[in-house]
Amino acid sequence: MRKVSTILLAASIWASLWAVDQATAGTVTETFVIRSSHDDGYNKLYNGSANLTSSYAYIGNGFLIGWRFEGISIPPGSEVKEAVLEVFCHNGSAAPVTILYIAEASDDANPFSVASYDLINRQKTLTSLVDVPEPWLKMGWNASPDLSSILQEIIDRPGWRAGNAVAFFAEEISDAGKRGLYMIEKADTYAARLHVTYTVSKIDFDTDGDGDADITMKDSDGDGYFECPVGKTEYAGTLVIDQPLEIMGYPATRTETLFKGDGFVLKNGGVIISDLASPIVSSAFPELKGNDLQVVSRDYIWIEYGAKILLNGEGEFFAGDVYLETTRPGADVVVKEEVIIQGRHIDIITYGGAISLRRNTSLRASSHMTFRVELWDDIHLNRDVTLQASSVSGDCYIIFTAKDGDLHMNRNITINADVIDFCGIRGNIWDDGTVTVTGRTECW
Ligand SMILES: [Ca+2]
Ligand SMILES: [Ca+2]
Ligand SMILES: [Ca+2]
Repeated sequence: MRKVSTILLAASIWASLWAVDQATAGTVTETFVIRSSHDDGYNKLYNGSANLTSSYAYIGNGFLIGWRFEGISIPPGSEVKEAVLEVFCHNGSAAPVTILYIAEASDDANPFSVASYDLINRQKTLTSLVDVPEPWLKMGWNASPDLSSILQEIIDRPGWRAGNAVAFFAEEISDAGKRGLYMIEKADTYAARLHVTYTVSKIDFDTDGDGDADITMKDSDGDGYFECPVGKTEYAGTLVIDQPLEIMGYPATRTETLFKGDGFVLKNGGVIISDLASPIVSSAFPELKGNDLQVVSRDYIWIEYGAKILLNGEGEFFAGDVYLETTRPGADVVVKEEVIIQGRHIDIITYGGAISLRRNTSLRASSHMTFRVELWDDIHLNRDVTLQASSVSGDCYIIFTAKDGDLHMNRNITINADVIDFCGIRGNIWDDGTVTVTGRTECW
């Protein structure tokens, strides 16, 4: 049984100020019904003959009954809490029976066919359940035991997708008796139904620290990355991310995810990828163009402690743009401690705040990279910082601008692009002699 992880917050002052995210689970209950004639029926076990059109069938009598439910909207990665099959009994309700419940081991069960042995020959789940029920309600609904372990085996298949179909089977295995059930042919209202309760993995962000979630993200495609909302998300306070997220696109369009608030922190396991990098989405929509991430914060942006922004497309192609901007005069952008940022464009902009890249920080772009400090303050590159802009198609630029400030480069700074433009630095350029610059430089 999978457990929904809970994030234990470090007992730091920051955690108490920004008591933040807790991965929890949203519970969903749904009922699925048989919709068409070929979605219920039976095979006779002794000769394989199929019947999909009878208005009734037997548990017992040498029948293997099948029920196929379409449009099971359970996302991959969900935990099935309960799954109950309900059937309508019309006779033999007290007959002694021993019922084996099992399901089809497939990602998306096909409709039943009238071919002999179709139900019998379908591959079955490893998980099954045997029930010896009490007498049933005659001319009434009767529930199976909880079949969640059987359904979970299907949901856990790597190829399972929300919306696929599931087929359950029941067989009487004691030869003791038979109970009669209606099929959909009797009437839609008598057709079997499947009640399912499941939980979807999700994460809540309490940006203003009042204990209530302000932003909720789900991992509905089950790839382990919680999905960022498309478009602009505004919040009060600070958004602290220490979980894997993905920014989502639509087929054949370019989309933006914009987070706008007072502070933005990406840290300690916080990773933001483009869904283009998700095997699920990129294989389903090969025409996707790329998704951009924009962060506009009033007070600060901190990307730190192993955090990553990887807006790759398929393979190494950087498909999405990264835009980081602080808006309050004096608000800094700090990128430090084992951070990797990869995108097509990377733009970092402040208004009178420092841009500071420190300690094993690596930025790679496949078009341009700009660092722009408006008003006043400096740009700092300090200790093992690598900036690289390269592409097979056209020149790539790295552009530094400090309208009234300096550029400081200290302790093993590596800069690599077709053109590195320092012309926007109005103050001094400080270089401790360990800077490696590859490419054409301008104004330095
Ligand atoms: Ca039928
Ligand atoms: Ca809140
Ligand atoms: Ca996901």
